[in-house]
Amino acid sequence: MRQLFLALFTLFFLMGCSDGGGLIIDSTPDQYQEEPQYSEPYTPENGDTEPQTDPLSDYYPQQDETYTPVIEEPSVPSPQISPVEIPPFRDFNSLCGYEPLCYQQWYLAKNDEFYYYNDIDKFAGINAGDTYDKYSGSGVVVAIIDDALDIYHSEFSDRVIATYNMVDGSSDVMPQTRDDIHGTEIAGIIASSFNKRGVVGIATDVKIIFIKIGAYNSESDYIEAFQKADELGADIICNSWGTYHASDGLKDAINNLAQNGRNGKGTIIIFAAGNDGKYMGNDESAIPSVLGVGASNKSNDRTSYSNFGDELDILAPGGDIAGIATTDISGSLGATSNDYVPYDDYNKFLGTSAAAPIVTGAIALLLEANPNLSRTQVFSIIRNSADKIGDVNYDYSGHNEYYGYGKLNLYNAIRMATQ
Ligand SMILES: [Ca+2]
Ligand SMILES: [Ca+2]
Repeated sequence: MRQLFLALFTLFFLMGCSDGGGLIIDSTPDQYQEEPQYSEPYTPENGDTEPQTDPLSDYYPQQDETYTPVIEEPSVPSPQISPVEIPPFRDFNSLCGYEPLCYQQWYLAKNDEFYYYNDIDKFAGINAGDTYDKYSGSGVVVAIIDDALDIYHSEFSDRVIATYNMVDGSSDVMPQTRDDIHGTEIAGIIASSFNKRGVVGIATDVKIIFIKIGAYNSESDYIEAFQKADELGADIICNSWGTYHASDGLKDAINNLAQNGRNGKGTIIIFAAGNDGKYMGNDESAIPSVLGVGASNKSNDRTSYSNFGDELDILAPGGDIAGIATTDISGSLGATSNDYVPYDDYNKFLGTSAAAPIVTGAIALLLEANPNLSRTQVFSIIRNSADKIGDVNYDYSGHNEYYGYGKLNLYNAIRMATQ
C-alpha cells in the first residue's frame, strides 16, 4: 500500500485519537488533540447574557440607521436610493433560517454573540453576503470521492443521484464502521439543506455523486474513480485525500477531465492540500489543473498544519480550535451518537479536508450563477476574488506559497462571475 493517507488527510484529526486502524498513517498535531480550551461554548438555550461590551459594534455600522428611516412615508418612492443594501458580511439570522446548529457555523455566517464568546475574527468566514437569496447550486452536480457516505442522511438523501464503490464494484457506499465517517462530514458541508434540522450546507440544492475509494485501491482504480465521476455527470469533483505521489497516469486523467470534461468547459477538480504543515510536493493537490485548497482558522489566518507550495490556490476555513460543524453518520455510528458533529465536539471535524468542500460548495454556486464559465475562468475568479489575509507579502500575481491567492470570498466571487 502506497503512502495513501486514505483516512483522508483529516480522519486523523476527526478521530481525536489514533485508533483508526490500518488506514491512518499520520497523526494529529499535539495541539489539536486536547479538549477544546474555551470553557462555555455559547448556545442559544443556555441563558447566556449579552456581552458586556461588544467588540464588534463597529461591524454593521449602518444597520440601525438603515432600518430606522424606513418609517418614512411608504408612498413616496426614492428612485435614487437602491433597495436595502445587504452588508457584505451578512447577519447570521437572515442566513440561517430555522437551522438549529447554524449559529455555530462560523465559517459561513457571522453570529455576533457566538463570535464574541469564541473570540472569532469578524472576517473569519467566507463572506456569504446575499448569495443564499439567489443561488443554491441548483442544476449543478458535485462528485465526492471519499471513504463512505450515509446516503440516508436527512440533510441530503433526496439529492444523492449516483453512488459507486471502487473497492468492490458495487453501488454500496454506506459506512461499515464508526471510522467511515469522513465522506458524510464532507457531504454535509457542501449540501446540507434548509430542513429545520442541524446545519445548512453551502449549496443546498446541489446534486451529489459519491464514489467510495479505499486504501487498497490501486492507481488505476483512482483513475477509474475520476472517469466514473465524469460518466455520471460531475461538474465538480471534491477530493479530501491525497497520496503525495501522484502518478503520471492519474495526472493525465485529471488533466484530461480538467480540459475536456463538462462538455468541453472543463471539470472543476478540487483537492485538499493536506494537513502535514509541509510542502505539497507531488501531491494530487499540486497538479496545476487542480484547485489546491489549504485551511484557515477562526483568527482569519492560515492554520499551521496546512500544506503549502507554489500550487496552493486558495484557503478556506478548516478550523483548528473551532471546528467545522457538519453532518455525522446518522444515529449512533460515527463521530457522535446523533446526526451532526458540533464545532467543539471531541471528534470535531477540521483540516484541509473541511476546507475543500467549502470551496466545492462555493463553486457550485458560481456554476449555477454562470454555467458558461470554463474551468480556467472559475480558477481565475476564485483566485482574484480572494481576501489577502495574513501578515505576509503576495507576489506580483497575488500569490503566496503559504496562503495561495488568499482566502475564499464567496460574495466577491459571485459578483465577479456574474458581471
Ligand atoms: Ca439542515
Ligand atoms: Ca452519528
